[in-house]
Amino acid sequence: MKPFHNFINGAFVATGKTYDNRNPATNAVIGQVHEAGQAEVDAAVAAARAALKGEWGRMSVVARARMLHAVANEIDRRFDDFLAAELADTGKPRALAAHIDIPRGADNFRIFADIVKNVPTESFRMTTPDGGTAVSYAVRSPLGVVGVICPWNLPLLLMTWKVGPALACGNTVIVKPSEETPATATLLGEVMNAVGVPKGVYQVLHGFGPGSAGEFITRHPGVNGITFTGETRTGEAIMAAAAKGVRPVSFELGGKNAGVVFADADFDQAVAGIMRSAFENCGQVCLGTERVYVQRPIFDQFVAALKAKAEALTLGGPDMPGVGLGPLISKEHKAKVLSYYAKAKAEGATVVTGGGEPVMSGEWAGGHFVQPTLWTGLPESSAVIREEIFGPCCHIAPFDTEEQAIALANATDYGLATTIWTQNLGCAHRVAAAIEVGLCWVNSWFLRDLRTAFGGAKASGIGREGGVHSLEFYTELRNVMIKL
Ligand code: NAD
Ligand code: 6OD
Repeated sequence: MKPFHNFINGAFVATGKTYDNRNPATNAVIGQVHEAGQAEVDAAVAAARAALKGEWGRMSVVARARMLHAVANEIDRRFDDFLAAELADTGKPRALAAHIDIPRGADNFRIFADIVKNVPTESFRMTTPDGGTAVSYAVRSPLGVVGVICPWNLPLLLMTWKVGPALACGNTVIVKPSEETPATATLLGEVMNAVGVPKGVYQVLHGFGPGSAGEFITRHPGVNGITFTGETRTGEAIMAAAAKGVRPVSFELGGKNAGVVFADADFDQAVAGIMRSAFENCGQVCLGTERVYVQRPIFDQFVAALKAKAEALTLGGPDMPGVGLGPLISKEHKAKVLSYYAKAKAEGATVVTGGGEPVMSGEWAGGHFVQPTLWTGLPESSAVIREEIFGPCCHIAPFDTEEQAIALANATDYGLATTIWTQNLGCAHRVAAAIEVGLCWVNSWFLRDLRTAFGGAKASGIGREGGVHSLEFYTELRNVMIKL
């Protein structure tokens, strides 16, 4: 049985207190995870603080960037190991992890290594009250020790999306991967050692949230800031912990994203786009569409087309031929998603397709699969329309006017993302300006340029990461004023 150890001060550390790691596609136990307690958190914080003062803290930005390129190259070299680890932890289709998760794991180091080498700083020249001259300039210092608390849906991608800029800016990090997906964060420890990243710069502590490594990291006074991706309610708990010491947070949280399809959209492209946004990664993408609003003239035709595509999805594990839909992450998450399937029926939804558990056979019989599901006919007040489900399902409702579509899309506490489908450029710009989200895609979804700002409005997050925007959180900006 594979052990998943903590990675502290450059060494893999067992704690003896273990829990099972399971493959969600089969429910088989595939490893034992060593849970970190307060003692391991204290040790990691001490090593991270020491690293800030050692070789890492003294390294030039160019040397640091070179080292992060070496990390990226080593991930590429060990592509198969990372892919196998991610597939075993998540059960997602092989092609998805091979084309998105693992390559982005490497790219997240390259892009931020290049950005920090080239980031401009401001300087001003001024006349002083006595008629003299002064110049000011800004310098950026690392924030310090950064706690990185991660979810399970895109484990390597989302973890490195934060570790990449944090290290590029000269910080040290303590990563807490999700309890569901310990593998790729642990493997990255081997990569860090292989390329010579100094001890204490990258560390991994395994465990849960409350009363475990997650809470202990976020409460530790030696941690200077916390970057977190996960549920909004968890964000609230972390924010309360970070209040002690007034430590900064960067949050990427939940969503209840709307897709808006106008009657003039390219029909086939819109159907394909909404299909992807609702069902990719089995609906376990924070940017995914769980509310679809379709203009009335094409509503029936659109629902029928989506139904046909959803019913054509092949369910199975990573290597099932033609697989389009993998499992949910855990037994508990499956129970949560199925509870919404039951609520939808109880609240009077028309179940267009799905709504239950599929019959799986062979090695997938014990996996956490649910049917891809589409509903119509629910009132906007329904829990299914208000609350994030994070499964392969969405509700489809008609609208008549542009104003109505905007009002429906905005009627949510969340504000992460939207996807708009229209061929009318004016309409696209007007709706994009009026929708209360951090991320808006037009005639596309999850199209990424890592130089752009990423994050959510309303209850979907605090702050923006991506490109130079990441520097706002991962550095302290100091102004130096010199009277000449
Ligand atoms: P989660 O909030 O349950 O857990 C995320 C992490 O927080 C885990 O590592 C967990 O152990 C830790 N944690 C839990 N309670 C904690 C506490 N009190 N203190 C410290 N750490 C704690 O989220 P999840 O179920 O892993 O992921 C799914 C959620 O993540 C969804 O809501 C999804 O929308 C969101 N998400 C958002 C984005 C985004 O970019 N906005 C991206 C991916 C996922
Ligand atoms: O692509 C990214 O950088 C990113 N943060 C994606 C988030 C996906 C959420 O599940």
